[in-house]
Amino acid sequence: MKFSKVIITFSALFLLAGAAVASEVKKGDKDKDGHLDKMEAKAFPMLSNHFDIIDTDKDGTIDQAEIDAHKIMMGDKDNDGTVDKSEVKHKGLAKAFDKLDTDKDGTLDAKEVAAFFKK
Ligand SMILES: [Ca+2]
Ligand SMILES: [Ca+2]
Ligand SMILES: [Ca+2]
Ligand SMILES: [Ca+2]
Repeated sequence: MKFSKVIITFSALFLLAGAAVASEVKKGDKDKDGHLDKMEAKAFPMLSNHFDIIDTDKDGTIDQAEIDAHKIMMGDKDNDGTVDKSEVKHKGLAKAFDKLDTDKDGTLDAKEVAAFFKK
């Protein structure tokens, strides 16, 4: 009896681990409101340390689109706060680059990148 319980617990853990890879928000969103507040983000040091930068719309929470955008912004090799075409490795994003560049300055800032993931 005890043994089968252990096996069930283990498979449940594996399922959880799979979900974690798919989405930080799904894993850390304890109150299930669809985004992470500062407390919830503490589970992810990478997100917690950059919380204010990741929160591009400044609503005090970070959603998956903002987190995905942040991952793209890590490609900002010259550290000017924006990504240009050579810095964007994401194929879908590169394709939509000109459309996303709403202020037409030839680069994407975190807000413009987040717009791509929010739709
Ligand atoms: Ca939440
Ligand atoms: Ca936000
Ligand atoms: Ca750059
Ligand atoms: Ca731009």
